[in-house]
Amino acid sequence: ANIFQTAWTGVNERTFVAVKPDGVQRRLVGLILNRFEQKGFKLVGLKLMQASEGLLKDHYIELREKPFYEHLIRYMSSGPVVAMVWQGFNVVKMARKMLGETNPADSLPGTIRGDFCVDVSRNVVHGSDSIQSARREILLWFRQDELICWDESAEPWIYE
Ligand code: IDP
Repeated sequence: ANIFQTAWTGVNERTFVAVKPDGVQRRLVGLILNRFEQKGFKLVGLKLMQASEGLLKDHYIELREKPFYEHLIRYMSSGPVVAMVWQGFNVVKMARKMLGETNPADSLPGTIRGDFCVDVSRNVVHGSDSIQSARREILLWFRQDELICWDESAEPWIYE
């Protein structure tokens, strides 16, 4: 099956999550992967990459008028990021909840940003904010053959 044949709804909903350069530098990759694994989401794409300025400008196109935009592009290209795609029921909304608020100062303990960072411009992780952005971002960051459809042995224990 390929991503164009798969409906991105129900248990096949997908979201794009990325550990930002500060998260990679601070050795938080394993912890962040672990939270999504423990929750019961399925990993379908994963890579370490140095994002190009072009890719990041596309990714953050909606923020191009913001005063922090140039700063954001520089931050995001300051080192490698870990790009990932997670799949599961309600994963877009749930990933945002697990991340916490954009500003770590507003993020509750127990969320990734609430637990691991303090500064909005060093907020460790990205997650798509809607199903449409998830689709756009996954297509932007991953080639079709980099997304793996696999049978998860634990699935009957995660979904009734
Ligand atoms: P999100 O990442 O929670 O979806 P957005 O508003 O889309 O939040 O902003 C994208 C990223 O831009 C944030 O995660 C953060 O890294 C950065 N950012 C947002 N607001 C500010 C700000 O006021 N100052 C500096 N950086 C910001």
